[in-house]
Amino acid sequence: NKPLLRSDYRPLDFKILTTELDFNFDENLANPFTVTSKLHFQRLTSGVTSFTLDGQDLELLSLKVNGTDWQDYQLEDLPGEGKFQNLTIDISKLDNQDDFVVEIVNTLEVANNKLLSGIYKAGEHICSQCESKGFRLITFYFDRPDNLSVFTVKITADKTKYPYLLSNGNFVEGSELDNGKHFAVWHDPFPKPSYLFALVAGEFDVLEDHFITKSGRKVDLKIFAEVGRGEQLHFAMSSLKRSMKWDEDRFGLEYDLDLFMIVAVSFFNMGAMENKGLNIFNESALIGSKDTATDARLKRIDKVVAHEYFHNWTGDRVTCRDWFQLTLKEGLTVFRDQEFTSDTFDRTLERIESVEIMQNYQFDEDSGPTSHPIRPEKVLSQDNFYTVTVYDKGSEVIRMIHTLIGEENFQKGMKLYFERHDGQAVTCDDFVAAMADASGYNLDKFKLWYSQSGTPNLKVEQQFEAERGVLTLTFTQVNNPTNDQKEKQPLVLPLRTLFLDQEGSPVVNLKTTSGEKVEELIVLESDKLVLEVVTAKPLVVVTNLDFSAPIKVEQDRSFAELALVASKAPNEYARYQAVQDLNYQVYLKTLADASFVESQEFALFLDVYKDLLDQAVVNPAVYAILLRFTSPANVAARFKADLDPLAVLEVYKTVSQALAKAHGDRALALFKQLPEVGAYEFNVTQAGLRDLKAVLLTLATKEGQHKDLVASLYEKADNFTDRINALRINLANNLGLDSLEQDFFKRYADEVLVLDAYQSVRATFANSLAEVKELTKLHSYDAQNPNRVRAIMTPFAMHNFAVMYNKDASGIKYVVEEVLRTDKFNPQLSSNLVNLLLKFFKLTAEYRNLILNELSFLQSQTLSNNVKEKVDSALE
Ligand code: B3K
Ligand code: ZN
Repeated sequence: NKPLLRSDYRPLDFKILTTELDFNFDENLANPFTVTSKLHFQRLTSGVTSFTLDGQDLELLSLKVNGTDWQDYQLEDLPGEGKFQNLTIDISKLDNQDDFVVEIVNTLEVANNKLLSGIYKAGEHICSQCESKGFRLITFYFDRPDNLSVFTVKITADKTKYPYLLSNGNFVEGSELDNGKHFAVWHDPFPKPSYLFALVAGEFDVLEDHFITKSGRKVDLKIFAEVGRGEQLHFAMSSLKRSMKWDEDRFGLEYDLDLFMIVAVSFFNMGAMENKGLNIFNESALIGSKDTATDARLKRIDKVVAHEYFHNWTGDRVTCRDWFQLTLKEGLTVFRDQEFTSDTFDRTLERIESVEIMQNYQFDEDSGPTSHPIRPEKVLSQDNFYTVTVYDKGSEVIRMIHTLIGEENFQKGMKLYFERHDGQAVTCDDFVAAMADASGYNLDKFKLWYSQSGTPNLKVEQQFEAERGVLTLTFTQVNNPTNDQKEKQPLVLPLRTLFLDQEGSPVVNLKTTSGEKVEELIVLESDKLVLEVVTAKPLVVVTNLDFSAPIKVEQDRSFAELALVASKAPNEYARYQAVQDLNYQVYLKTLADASFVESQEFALFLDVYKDLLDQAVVNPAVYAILLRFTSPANVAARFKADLDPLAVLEVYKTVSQALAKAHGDRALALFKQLPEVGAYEFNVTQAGLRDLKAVLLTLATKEGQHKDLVASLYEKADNFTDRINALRINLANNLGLDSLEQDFFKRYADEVLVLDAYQSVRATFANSLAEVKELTKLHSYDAQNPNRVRAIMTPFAMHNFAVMYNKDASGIKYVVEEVLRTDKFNPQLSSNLVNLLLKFFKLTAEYRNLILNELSFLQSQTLSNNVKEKVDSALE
């Protein structure tokens, strides 16, 4: 149970050139799941005469080397959680030690595998999940990403129960056998690490299509889902085809096999998995139509399909040398999916959504107990490092490189990266080297972003001297110590900056006192930068525009100046940023003094909302976001300390009421004037309008009036988004429209994913813990299924402050109970749930102590490594 260090990496002494797997599934046999694995080894370090393969929960039935039974091996159970095994094979008696074949027969645990890792049953389907260390649950292997091998896979199983037998690459052959069985053989010509292996068996609905690549090759596309859900795959298919085209157009990357398959499964720990040629998805990230998924979920499906497809090059063709390099593929692929979404829908909207993930989740992670650099130094459970830091901050780091060197150089860098490393397992340093070499831009200093954790604080000070006609701007960065790292250094910060005059119009072509042009991109390379700008009048400075660096900006500016930028800036992102700052100020000021809502400044704030309402039709999708007063959960993310969740909730209620009182009528008028949305289509304009309508109706019905509009939103809906929005408004504003829910249940009784969405709304607005627990009695609930559990627990703990932070600690204790319950069978799930408790460090002493007590209790229990690692860092 010792953590691994990044510096522990040692190259392999042997490699497995080819891997032949022969699976035999027969539930009537004493050993229902067995595999024969034939591994062709090549020695890389001469003189080494033994090697160790990883295993877990396996039973070894036989071992041969070059066709002969082999006795020179040791099978050892490792101490600690689970049954980790080391199989050490000694080849010193072998004649040719440089080149030999090992044949292993073993059984594997499938039917009772609740880890959702290795090969397991998802309902009636058999499927696999190997990243990061799941392959060792299948057979003994070098279960690490730097062993690239060519796989051939044969699967034999019952033909009626498992009509489809799938694996990576191309279908080679298959046919029927005696006693109702059949088999299929698959071959993947591209060498790959074990984590990209996949296997699926079962009965499915299939949606088929094809794509012609830019060089004219035809690729067959097949998407599989549970029988009865095939109709809900059309959206995912369109996403896939658009992704394939986009990757050719923007990155010049073409798909490389003749077949691409995606399978949806009902039990899955995360969103999806990029196995070569056979992606496996959580059904929640794949299945959905206008009638069963919200616009937001369809957008997520679009993004995840694209993300997994893009991994084919950034992940599969070039993979990671070791798991510490995870951001090499994840940060880069998130960057690529964000660019895809920006090019497909709306760039500002996508930017705002990505920034919200950073500000609402990543910043907390980076200042809390589990803070780590995007390339971690120390890991106990690799599962715990699939984080917003590795993924989303990782993408921000790639984005900064893109900002510094520009699109053209970035594409040259990508080209060089593939020229150098196609078919290899490489490091983050290799990626940065390709970018630096291709662009000629020195990224040596920049690389600190890979090893330093924590969010830099940028202080922006400005001083205007009218008589000199000079505005002095001082940028200072402060990097505070984090839980994992005490010493910090200044980072390279690319700061996109905008200057406005006092009316909010842009001021361009500014010069410094030494006559240089003031660049739109200011790069801060040390802890301080002073800029003297020539100007006759004071200027409004908006910096870190588009979140050009993933940092916190502290800029002392007046309420009036923020209001000016929020209503007048000629840039939607700048407005968004100002609205967020303004909302935060309103929280702070109302917390400090409840009569703030009667002040002149608050009136100014109400005016901003009026302006936003008046402009909302220009870009409904973006204005719907601007018009939402920051939720308690999101404002909590901005607090460093002394956060009192219930006090914050009170402010939220007070201000929302005040907004409704001031602007309810205006919202109603706008609601009525909005253009007809028309028959459902999935596009930004329509989705934006639907979202804006919901925001306006929430404002207009806050006091219980105009209920009929909510009812008619539901009744006239030709889509799921409007329906669930109506249910949400009904609950949020206590409108008592019970008949809507009755209809909803009749309509959707069999749609588990729809019911998950409903459970989430209920968990958010439940008035007591009993009401939350009651949700587990719904017919669709399954206490072992991660989607069902998370649909309740995440919104409850993150958004229902009143129940979660009840002073009797009952809410917190419920999360702890669920952690312990799920940790017995699925540590990845329980470890997810622990995150819901990790914000204690910023809460008031009372809550902090409540949670720390509960974490100490957890620590006294038998825990998985996944949970233990987090609890230990919290209590350190
Ligand atoms: N690479 C997978 C994540 C695997 C998580 C393993 N616990 C999905 C993705 O990032 O595309
Ligand atoms: Zn990924």
